[in-house]
Amino acid sequence: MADSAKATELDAVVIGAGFSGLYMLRRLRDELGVSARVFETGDEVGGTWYWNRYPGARCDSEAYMYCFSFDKELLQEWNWSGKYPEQPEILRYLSHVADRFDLRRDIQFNTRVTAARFNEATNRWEIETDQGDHVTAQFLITGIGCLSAGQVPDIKGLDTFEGDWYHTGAWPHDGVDLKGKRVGVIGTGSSGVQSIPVIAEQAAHLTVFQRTPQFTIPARHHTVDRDYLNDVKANYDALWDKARKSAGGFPVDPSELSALEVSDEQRQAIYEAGWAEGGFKFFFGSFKDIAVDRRANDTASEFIRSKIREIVKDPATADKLVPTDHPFSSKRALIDTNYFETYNRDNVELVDIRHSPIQEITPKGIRTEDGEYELDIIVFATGFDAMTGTFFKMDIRGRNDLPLKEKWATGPKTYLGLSSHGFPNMFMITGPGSPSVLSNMPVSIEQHVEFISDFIEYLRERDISVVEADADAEEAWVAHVNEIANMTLYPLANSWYLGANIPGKPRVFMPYPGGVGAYREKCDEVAANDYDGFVLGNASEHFARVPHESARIQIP
Ligand code: NA7
Repeated sequence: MADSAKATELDAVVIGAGFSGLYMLRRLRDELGVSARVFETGDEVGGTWYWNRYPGARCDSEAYMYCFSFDKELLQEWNWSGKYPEQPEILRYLSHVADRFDLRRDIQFNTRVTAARFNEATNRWEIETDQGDHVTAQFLITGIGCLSAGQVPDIKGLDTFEGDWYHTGAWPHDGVDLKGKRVGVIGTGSSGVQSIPVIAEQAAHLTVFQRTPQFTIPARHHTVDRDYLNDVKANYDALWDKARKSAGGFPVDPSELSALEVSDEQRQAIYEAGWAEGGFKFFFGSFKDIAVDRRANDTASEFIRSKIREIVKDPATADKLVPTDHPFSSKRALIDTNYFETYNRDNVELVDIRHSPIQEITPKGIRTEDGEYELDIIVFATGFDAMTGTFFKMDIRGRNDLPLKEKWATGPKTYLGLSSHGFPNMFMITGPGSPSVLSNMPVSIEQHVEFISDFIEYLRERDISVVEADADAEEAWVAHVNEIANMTLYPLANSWYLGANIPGKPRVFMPYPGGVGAYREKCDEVAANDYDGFVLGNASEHFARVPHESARIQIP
């Protein structure tokens, strides 16, 4: 047992043992030499990939870039099996990482952090868990993921349902036997679009309850061979370099073309090529203005609509599946395997609950305005209280005993998505206000972990015990995030990026949409300028106020 496994006074506490927590622990413990403990609710590492075990769960980032880059040997020794990694494979990878760097000895599993309070007299966090732990730490670092607080809608009668029900984000570890069952899936986001084709193959009958039709691009998943892996591994340095400077954290060449400046034939050919190749390249690699210009976007949206009508044989079903109320990619872009094809199966039925809303769940199934659908199992693919929900499950209190929930009552307020004024010595890995969910997560996670650990090292070298985001710098950053979001088409959809999926949640665009490359440059600049925009102090009464002009950066 490491000392930190027993200690009650630590240098750092990290919450969560997913990608973020694992790398954070590695950096803190093995490179900075500080005492650190990770608290993790699950009984294993994995974070989001520990919980999301629904049929068909798979990552939308290509496998060869959905991993850590911090250790070259790790990169060279791991072999992904296909273009996109399945949930069990990602979990195996993270377990391998935990073993390889001997991380488990400083992770306390089966333990949920319930409260964290900043003590202004000691400049330390006091942390409590559901297992009765009381520890203090100089630094509190959250690696809690952006999509961890599952949302089961409050539908009348759920408690009367005689069958079984599950949320995709809390899927039973032993799986669910769907054979011969009548299954209902509510929700057609990423989890619904991934699980529906697989459930349809297993169940006797599947009824999909759709509120919003989706644009989705074929993933074109396939296995990969040794030559492919060798090629990737030989080029990893250049690939990571490109990904780090890119918009979305992928090593793709963004298109320089406008969808409005090519002939109809050229445009069609480019979309066809993207559709045939599959994945997010359809979005990043086709035209530069799809995300920002409505007329350009219309061409992509219309192309996908025509594909849906081509694939789905029954015109009435195709009509229901064609999205008309939001532009392509203004909600989270989706990729799929046989999603639209699934609606050609005899055992699959689509119910449009936008026009015929769910009235109640009955003992036998789901009743909409059109009638009752009898079911043995209900699957809630209804998403998450994204980006802020998991923070609010804990009682986090900063200076003056202010709850984070109160500070963020009108939307999350952070400086760089890393820190929030009034919450000293607390860092968020991929917090709201950073690129996070708009990027390939491991790229963003590594950048944040490295920023935070470099910052902690800087503070320790100077014997600075407390640090906090400056209020003005934070305000400027929040305004900047909103300004960029308003230059895109994101505000045109009701998405979880804006909190629109949670009744009563303030409508605020939460992730930073300026791209991981621009964001990294900003963070590097902040660090190079002695952590510009943060207030550094040796004690709470002795603050050194640093300039924060660069927080007001120009919009790219
Ligand atoms: P999402 O993307 O939030 O999708 C949830 C789906 O559930 C979506 O189709 C919602 O419709 C639907 N939904 C949500 N609440 C209800 C209610 N009350 N009634 C009917 N339908 C509802 O969650 P996912 O789990 O699919 O994906 C989350 C992220 O995980 C994903 O983007 C990736 O980043 C990984 P709506 O569109 O809101 O009308």
